[in-house]
Amino acid sequence: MTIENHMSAAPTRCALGLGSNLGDPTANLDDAVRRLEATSGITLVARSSNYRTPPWGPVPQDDFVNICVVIDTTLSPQDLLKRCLEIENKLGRVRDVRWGPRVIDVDVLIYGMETVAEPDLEVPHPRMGERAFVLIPLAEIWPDAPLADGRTAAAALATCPDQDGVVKLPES
Ligand code: X6L
Ligand code: MG
Ligand code: MG
Repeated sequence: MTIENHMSAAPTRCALGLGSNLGDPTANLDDAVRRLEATSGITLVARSSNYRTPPWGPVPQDDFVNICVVIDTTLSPQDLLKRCLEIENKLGRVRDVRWGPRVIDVDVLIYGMETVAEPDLEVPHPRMGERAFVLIPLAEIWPDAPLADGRTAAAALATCPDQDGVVKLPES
């Protein structure tokens, strides 16, 4: 008789932030989510509503559509980042203007309770606690998401400025 050894790394619950303000933003977001779902080692747990959000940062540009997704993954933080960047490239992202318009942006916001401080990846995302375009969709699907400062997404949202400009879009 054989004894099978079912070894499988426990998946880690993560949050990703996605945004687009070029082409057909909602179609780009749908495409990116489909590609995430189709990734071996990633299971989609929840997807937020679509939100129209005013551009944040120093570059004047069109409004964004932002969402968050919660996933369970067996990928390492670096492999998850690689997959996010691969999806950005597949959708035609061109990195020209820093903080400028983009077809798609896929950011790793939270990776379990882990802290990652590497040149290309900081997790939890160090500035997400001040950004309504991240916190509103995230709190919709994971209010208890753990931020870098120890607060939850819902607690950070309670004191987050500039929420008025963020508008939930009807389901398409
Ligand atoms: C001074 C310097 C003040 C830089 C702010 C803020 C830079 C945000 C970059 C900043 C600064 C960012 C999105 C966006 C961007 C998005 C919306 C960024 C990266 N991405 N606005 N702006 N949604 N609504 O996904 O977040 S550029
Ligand atoms: Mg990014
Ligand atoms: Mg971003």
